[in-house]
Amino acid sequence: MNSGLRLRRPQGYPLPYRDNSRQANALYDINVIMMQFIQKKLNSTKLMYNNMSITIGLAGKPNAGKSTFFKASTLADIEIANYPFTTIDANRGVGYVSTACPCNETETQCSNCVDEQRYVPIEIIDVAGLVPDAHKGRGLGNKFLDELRQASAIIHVVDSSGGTDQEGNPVDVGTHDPVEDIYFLNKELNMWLFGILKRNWDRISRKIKAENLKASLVLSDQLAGAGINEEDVNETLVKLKLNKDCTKWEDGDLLELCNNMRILSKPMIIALNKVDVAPEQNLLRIREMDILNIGTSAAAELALRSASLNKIIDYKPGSSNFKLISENISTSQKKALDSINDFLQKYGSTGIQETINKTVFELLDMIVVYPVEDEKKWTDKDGNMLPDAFLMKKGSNAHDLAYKVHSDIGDSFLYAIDARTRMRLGEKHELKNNDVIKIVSTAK
Ligand SMILES: Nc1nc2c(ncn2[C@@H]2O[C@H](COP(=O)(O)OP(=O)(O)OP(=O)(O)O)[C@@H](O)[C@H]2O)c(=O)[nH]1
Ligand SMILES: [Mg+2]
Repeated sequence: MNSGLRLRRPQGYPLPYRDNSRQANALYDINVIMMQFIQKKLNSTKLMYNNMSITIGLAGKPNAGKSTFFKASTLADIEIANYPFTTIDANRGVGYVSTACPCNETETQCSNCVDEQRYVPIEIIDVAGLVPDAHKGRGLGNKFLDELRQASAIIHVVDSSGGTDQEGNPVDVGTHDPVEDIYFLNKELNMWLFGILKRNWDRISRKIKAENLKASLVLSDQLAGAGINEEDVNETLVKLKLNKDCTKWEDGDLLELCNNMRILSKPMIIALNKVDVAPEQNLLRIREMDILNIGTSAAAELALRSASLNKIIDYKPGSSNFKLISENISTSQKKALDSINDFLQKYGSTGIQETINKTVFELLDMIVVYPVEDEKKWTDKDGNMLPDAFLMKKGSNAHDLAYKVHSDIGDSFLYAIDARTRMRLGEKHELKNNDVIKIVSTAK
């Protein structure tokens, strides 16, 4: 295995490895060590993988299980504890979305998937917990908000068991209402945006009016640091139909503007975490609300991935079961695994992989596309089958893919070929999920 190549372009989730041969185990160990090495690099440097185009933020109040979710999905070595503000500086790491690998349709299994599942890297950020009035500086204040700037979507980790109060202090299970937590994150995010906008609003609004400027342009300029673009602002202004004279906008208008822009720019899914200990009543109430949510047990996922890493079980993230592969386990480990097994029987999965997949494929509307150089064998020039898997926005076309592969290839694009049908595709041809595509260009 070429570790240099892997570092630049990690593909195929390393866990778990079904094959118990010594060679497979060695490969597995190297993969794990490399993922941890990558993780350490990511903690201190900016993201370096050009095909990792998505960042997802884990947010929520302290002690909800954000770091446990993060650790389970990235295998990063970070602190988890049953008290508020365990995390102070954001953790950044590589997680994966999973999808059926197209090699399933062929006689050959490619070396970039595990059990015919392809794991495509994304960046995950685990931010510090936030408490009510964080936008005014309470708790760790605006720190978490600044860290959420780059996030394309937010997984709001909620303690659905009601076993922690507003500020994340442990209380008896069922005594805190998790519905309150759902609303408060939205409010904090709105107030954060409002604060940025309000800071110079008098001056900005007078300038827009006096110089007849395009409001969406000026507002997006002001909010660029919060990750809000002109398209989001424009869509919101069209929807809200505010007074044409923006100097007349009141605080309520600005707040409404912020709420709508947040919904567009930071789509959110709720991870109903600690579902393993949550009263049924809590789950039913939240499920009645009109919000995308999934029950999760980050603790169970972390236990399963750790047991898999230690070769105690064979477990595929997202799966509804696992297989014991070691006889060398203690009674307490056996007991813990039995109770996780009961949990999986009841809920179908730990919900962690499903949450990440839903965030990317449903909330962010992404598809996975596989560029190849040989449309017959689905390989690159070195014979690697399906070497790359790119996440792209639904609606992207063949030319967009060419640019994603390399700007030179985009500039010198001629046409593309659908590797399944061998049909020629023009630059405007819209790509579908799971497409295997060859790009033909004049680039050397
Ligand atoms: N029962 C149960 N406990 C969980 C679950 N996920 C996390 N926990 C526990 O909840 C506590 C807090 O977990 P963390 O992951 O540190 O929480 P956090 O949201 O990162 O907290 P801060 O960093 O303080 O904001 C720990 O004791 C975890 O073991 C779960 O799914 N079920
Ligand atoms: Mg934490």
